[in-house]
Amino acid sequence: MRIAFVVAALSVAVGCGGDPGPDDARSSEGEVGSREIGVLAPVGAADVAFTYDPEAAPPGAQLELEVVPGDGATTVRLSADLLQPDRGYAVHAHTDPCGKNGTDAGPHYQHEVDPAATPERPSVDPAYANPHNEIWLELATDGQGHGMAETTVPFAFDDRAPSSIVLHEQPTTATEHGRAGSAGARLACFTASFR
Ligand SMILES: [Cu+2]
Repeated sequence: MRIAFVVAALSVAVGCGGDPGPDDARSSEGEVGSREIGVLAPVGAADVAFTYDPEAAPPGAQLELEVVPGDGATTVRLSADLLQPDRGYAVHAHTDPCGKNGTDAGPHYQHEVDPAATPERPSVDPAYANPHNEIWLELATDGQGHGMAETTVPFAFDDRAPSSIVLHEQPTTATEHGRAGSAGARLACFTASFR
């Protein structure tokens, strides 16, 4: 059995020291997926995981993304450490890698792409901008800034996959027509292959 294991960026020690060896994202059901880790850094110093708001998304915060393919479905788990304590973040998979500007990550990844969406006007149609056609997570941190979130979407990646996850200002994602998918400013972005 092949085990995909990707460490996108790892600038702090994790694990128990010594040779960490290969690892995988095997769940309790024995599925195998990928795991990617990013540590937020200020825009000038980041290459993989960017913070655009050092107060709400502190440099040094660690994001760990697990993607586990299922039978025509995909489970995405996000674990975070050292974020701002006791707050919520709406998190989405976006189409493009992160960059110096929050907008570099592009719009939300959609399994079925909204034909009405344009680069200037991203999809806000709930028929497309919803948590079954996009990947939405609601991350809530505890008093130590740790949080975990998970979603399972009813599709698998084919030739397309997301390229990043974005943490937004609002704790939840709007669902009403004309605002569907919106969650406020982009606080942080983590470039991830989802493979
Ligand atoms: Cu988003």
